[in-house]
Amino acid sequence: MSFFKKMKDRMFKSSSKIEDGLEAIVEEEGSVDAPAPPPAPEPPAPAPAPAPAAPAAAPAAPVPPAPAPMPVPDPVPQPAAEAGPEKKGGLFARMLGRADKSSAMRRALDDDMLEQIEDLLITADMGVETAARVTANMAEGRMGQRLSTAELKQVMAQEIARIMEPVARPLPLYPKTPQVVLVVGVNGSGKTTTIGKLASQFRAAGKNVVIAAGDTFRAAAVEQLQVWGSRAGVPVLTAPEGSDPASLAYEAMEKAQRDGADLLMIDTAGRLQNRADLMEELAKIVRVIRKKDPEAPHNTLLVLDATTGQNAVTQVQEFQRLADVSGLVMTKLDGTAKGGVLVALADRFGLPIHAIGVGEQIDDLAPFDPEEFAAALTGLEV
Ligand SMILES: Nc1nc2c(ncn2[C@@H]2O[C@H](COP(=O)(O)OP(=O)(O)OP(=O)(O)O)[C@@H](O)[C@H]2O)c(=O)[nH]1
Ligand SMILES: [Mg+2]
Repeated sequence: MSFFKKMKDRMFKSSSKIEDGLEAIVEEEGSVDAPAPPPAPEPPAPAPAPAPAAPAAAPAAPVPPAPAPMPVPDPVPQPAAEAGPEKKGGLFARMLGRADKSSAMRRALDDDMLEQIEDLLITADMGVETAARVTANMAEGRMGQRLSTAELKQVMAQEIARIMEPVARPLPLYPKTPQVVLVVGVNGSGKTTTIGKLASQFRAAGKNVVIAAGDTFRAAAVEQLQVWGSRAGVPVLTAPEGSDPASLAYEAMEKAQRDGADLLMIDTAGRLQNRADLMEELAKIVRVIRKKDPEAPHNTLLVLDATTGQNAVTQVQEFQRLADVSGLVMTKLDGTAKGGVLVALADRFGLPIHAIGVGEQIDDLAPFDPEEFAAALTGLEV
């Protein structure tokens, strides 16, 4: 199965929320465009009248008002799957019954409808500002146009992808080694799992990877990382439970340098961003590894759990303040209706999004592709 298909299937909750919402918005006031009237029968050809020498001065018969204002040429490409008005009444319409009717339903874009779309985006955790921006961009040049749900999805996906394009960047790899990647985040956000998945990918790409189990607080955390290390085929450096994570990080730096490792990934204990002591400890890890390499850590990945929704915004703010976050990974995009928060983060912070997690297995981490993400989020068929 292609990764996109998998992501789309798994992001079902996000996409179905937006999809159902858009459908309801269109159906609320929408209507199926009336089929074009059959061409009027040709009137019997009148006996040829003598052609007037000059254009007729008599006023022409009053032109009946156009039945519905035809929108200016529609810039929205018609998705192949969408039943355009011309198909209505055809064999497909009869076979598909209501489903076809609802996809043929259109509603003219007006302020009311935009407000409803904005509210829908807010409920998908996009945040007020970003929802307003996406909606305003959707409206540009389209006011008054009669749009179907499929067209709305397409326009929405396009605007979301536009916001996310600049932040879609894989974890950069530098020529200088070892490259130190510090992985931070709140409890249970998916740090350890993401390290396992990333280590496996870099290993498969021929990189020499070392992992440091910087979460020395819980024995179970070390064991969990060891399991991931063996799955990925990567050595895991550990320290006794309760020992200072900063000194483990220092030792790991020494080992990585000695062994000529390309990448050192340092796992850390989950931190609540409002726990000052834990946050200070993170700062200590950074200070200590800088003694070995003043440029380290070269990347500080903040791992965020999509199911926390808008709370991710506060997490980014706090971790940025304390740990100089260089990029984001968002996990658990499978099975949540809160995937929209990633759009808010991209819009607000502009931090690179390196990867997204859509499951618990080793290959359930994908590079972030804005178009695929936007399509999966809006339920757009591609
Ligand atoms: N569905 C799903 N589950 C995930 C994903 N990433 C991680 N998980 C699960 O989330 C739970 C927590 O993941 P961990 O990797 O242990 O999170 P952590 O940030 O290391 O947790 P602490 O070390 O306790 O702070 C585990 O059950 C993972 O299997 C994902 O992308 N999708
Ligand atoms: Mg962990």
